Amino acid sequence: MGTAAAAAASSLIESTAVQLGRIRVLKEGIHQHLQPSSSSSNVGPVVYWMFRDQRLRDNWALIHAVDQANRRNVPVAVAFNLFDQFLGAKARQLGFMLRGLQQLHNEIEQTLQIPFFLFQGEAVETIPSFLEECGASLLVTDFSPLRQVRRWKEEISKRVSDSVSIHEVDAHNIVPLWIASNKLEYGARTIRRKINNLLPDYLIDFPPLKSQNTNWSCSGNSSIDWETLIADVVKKGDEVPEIDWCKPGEASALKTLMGNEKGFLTSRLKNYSKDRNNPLKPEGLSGLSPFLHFGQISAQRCALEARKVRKVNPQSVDAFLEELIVRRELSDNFCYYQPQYDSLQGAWDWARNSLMEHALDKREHLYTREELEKAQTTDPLWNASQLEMVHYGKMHGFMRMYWAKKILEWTSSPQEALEISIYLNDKYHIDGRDPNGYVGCMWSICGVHDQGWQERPVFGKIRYMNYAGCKRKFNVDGYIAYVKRLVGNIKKRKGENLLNNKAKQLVS
Ligand code: FAD
Ligand code: FO1
Repeated sequence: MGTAAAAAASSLIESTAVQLGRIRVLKEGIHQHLQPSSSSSNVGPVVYWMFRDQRLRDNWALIHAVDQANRRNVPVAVAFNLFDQFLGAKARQLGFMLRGLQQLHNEIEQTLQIPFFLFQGEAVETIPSFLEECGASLLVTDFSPLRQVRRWKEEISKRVSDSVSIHEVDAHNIVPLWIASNKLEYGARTIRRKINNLLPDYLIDFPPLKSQNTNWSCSGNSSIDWETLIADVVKKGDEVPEIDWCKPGEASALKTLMGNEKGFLTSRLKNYSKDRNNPLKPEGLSGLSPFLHFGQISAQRCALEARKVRKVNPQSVDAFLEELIVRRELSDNFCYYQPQYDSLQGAWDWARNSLMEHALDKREHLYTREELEKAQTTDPLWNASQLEMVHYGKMHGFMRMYWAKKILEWTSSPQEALEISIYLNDKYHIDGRDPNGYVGCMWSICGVHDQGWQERPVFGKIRYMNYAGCKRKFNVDGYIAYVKRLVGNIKKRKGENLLNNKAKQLVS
């Protein structure tokens, strides 16, 4: 649905809780022309299909769902669909996500008496059948630009009955994607002005989440055996084990942002502008990407809190907001308006042509995906970054660029380099399967949102990075030694856990 049509359609929505620009009407149900607080009894409940924004606090989609339910005098419920297979996710990502949802389930039912239903299988089946079962009148969804999600919503819109309305709420971006821009932006330079002009309207505080007026009386059993579910999922995906340095959930996310001891804004802000490009200092980064990816914290909350402490360290806050708002929302813009967001076809012509001109240039080394996955290259720096990702689950932002660019240098084509970098990034990164990841790989390998540089073999005009360049920027040997220690400690802890579990089994 185009922006104008969506905006016109959303004029049918009465909402004082959520800015209308944040809502798009994907489907108008026959009850859509509802007067507020209509008492007509045949209006069904509201269901929020939670997908990307997996949090109770600061969640515009949840605020809208509760607001609409109260206007209709009907109950509201949250539904989450756990896919059997989601873009190659393993124990590391699914464990993190499910443990966060377990906390959310307890809290949303205890504090707001809003039932939380978890379905397993294909959302295009489970969500329509739940709506049918409870006679829902409105489905609220949050927003993701990824093609699978958009396809699922189109299919769900076809399957639900005419009486059901569907509202999509961009709860992930501070400036809703379709408000910031209605086209593919060339780079940070072009979208930054548009976003900054709209921040006064959209970077606002959240209204308090009202509790719902009507209790859920429809069917559905919202009790979930989380322990068994998580144990099964973690076992099935144990090829990529969970991480233990980053606790999942909203409380942990808020602590990472502004907790007393090691909070980013409370005690690590000064390092941000100083150490951002120093892979030896991971504490120089906010560490928020796992929580932002799974929606366990709102980027808007991070920005509101960062602005409050700007005078403490304006450089760091401005650098952080540039990444958090401009770079992050630019990634959603790319994935939404560029259907080929993860392939060479999605690159700009200048980049694709330049890469193709050099496609047959001799590669000094050629590695298979397996050799790269096992960090078996002749470059100890690259191997260290690969091992940091495989074992720790999060590579330093600076190293991610070097890591992806060497894959371009060491594979037989840019398309193969893209496929391998996206595969490895999504398999091992806790923040993978994210628009930021597709754009990160496309920026590194095909110059998306970058400019052309001095032409050279293999890279053509794509920005080049090499070992010598890293040596000039930071202590390369120090980083290699740091990763060696890090991986050693992780393996040691894993060994100890294995022994403890064995001992427990013996005594039980
Ligand atoms: P901070 O520097 O503290 O950033 C704070 C937040 O700003 C991040 O969480 C992220 O939401 C946003 N941000 C920071 N840098 C970027 C960027 N370059 N583009 C878009 N948003 C950004 N980010 C992911 O979230 N998931 C990925 O899978 C991912 N894959 C990447 C792959 C490559 C090859 C490259 C070059 C970058 C990738 N990034 C990815 C972007 C960036 O490296 C990470 O967001 C960042 O390192 C996350 O750590 P942090 O939150 O501690 O970073
Ligand atoms: N969202 C869901 O609604 N159901 C899932 O089963 C699911 C699995 C999943 C696994 C890994 C991962 O990184 C994200 C996952 N998400 C899931 C969340 C959602 O897909 C992401 O927020 C989007 O990929 C980002 O747009």
